[in-house]
Amino acid sequence: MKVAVVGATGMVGQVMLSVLQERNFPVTELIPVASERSVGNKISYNNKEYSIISLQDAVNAKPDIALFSAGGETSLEWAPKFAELGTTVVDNSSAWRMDETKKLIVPEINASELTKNDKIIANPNCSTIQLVMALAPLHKKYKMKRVLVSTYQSVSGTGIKAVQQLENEIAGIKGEMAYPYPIGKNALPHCDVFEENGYTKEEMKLAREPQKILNDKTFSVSATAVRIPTAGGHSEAVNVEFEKDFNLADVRQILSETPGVVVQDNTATNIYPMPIYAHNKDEVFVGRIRRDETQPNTLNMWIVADNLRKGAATNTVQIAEYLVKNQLV
Ligand code: A2P
Ligand code: 11C
Repeated sequence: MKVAVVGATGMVGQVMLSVLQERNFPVTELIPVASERSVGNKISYNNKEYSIISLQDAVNAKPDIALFSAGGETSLEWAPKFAELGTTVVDNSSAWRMDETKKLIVPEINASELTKNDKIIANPNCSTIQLVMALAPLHKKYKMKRVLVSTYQSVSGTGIKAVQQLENEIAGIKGEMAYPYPIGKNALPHCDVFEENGYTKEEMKLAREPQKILNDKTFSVSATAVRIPTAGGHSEAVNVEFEKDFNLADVRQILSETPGVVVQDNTATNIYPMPIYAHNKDEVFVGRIRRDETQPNTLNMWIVADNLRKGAATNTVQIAEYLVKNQLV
């Protein structure tokens, strides 16, 4: 496969390159792409050096697959140009996620929707992916009515400037601010920009994307998204009300049998998921599984995943793997 990585110098793009190598994705030709600022710079892939090229040169090279993580505007403008010439784009930005003509895919849940005609495929938001990975198998059995989620999100989700801000604050260095306030020793109830309804964009992604992925509008998700001074992954406190009652042992069993999900749940030995251990892992970790004792058929749990891996790069590469395996490219 001729594979372009658009945004190859970025935080997610770099992880995409690592994941492609680790998983031995069948790359016959790698095409690293970034902004004009980076054209000509070298990156290394599988011990070989590659020169970064421009978007237009990459379109002309007609890759089989282009993995995009270069921001929504770049995707809106350039994904169709690749698609028109036959390249299948898997896009990690928010540009196409809610477009009715595009599919929003978490491979373990809905990759079977994909066909050869899908030339631009959307990768969900990081906080959505880890949420639906745990919810999907439970929804199948108990049918969700309402989900309440509070997130504890890593600064790496904002980008390199935010990681730098946190590092500077820890080192006591004054530097550029990615957030309107300090992030060290703080919690900002503010991920992405505010919308007119008083929610942030991140919160609205959590409300809308799960319905599309699960192809079901009969349940609702209400979210509060919070940025905290961690770097390795996003955490989520999740309360789910189901239509049917459940048995806690069955819930644990279902989650532990779900591909891509790992249950870490033993309060007697202080076992629960944490971002420092989820960092650099591809799985979604679930713990603190317990009944909400205040109302019927309701479950509480804690979900953690590396937002740059399963939340972004790994999920994108898994979509590409599905396309290759099923001869859809
Ligand atoms: P560059 O390094 O040349 O700026 P991050 O998400 O970490 O901010 O990274 C964004 C990625 O998207 C980088 O690889 C960046 O390249 C790339 N990028 C940003 N703007 C453009 C653009 N207009 N065209 C192509 N690539 C872009
Ligand atoms: C965050 N979820 O942690 C964001 C980062 O829609 O792809 C990814 C933004 C997106 O702030």
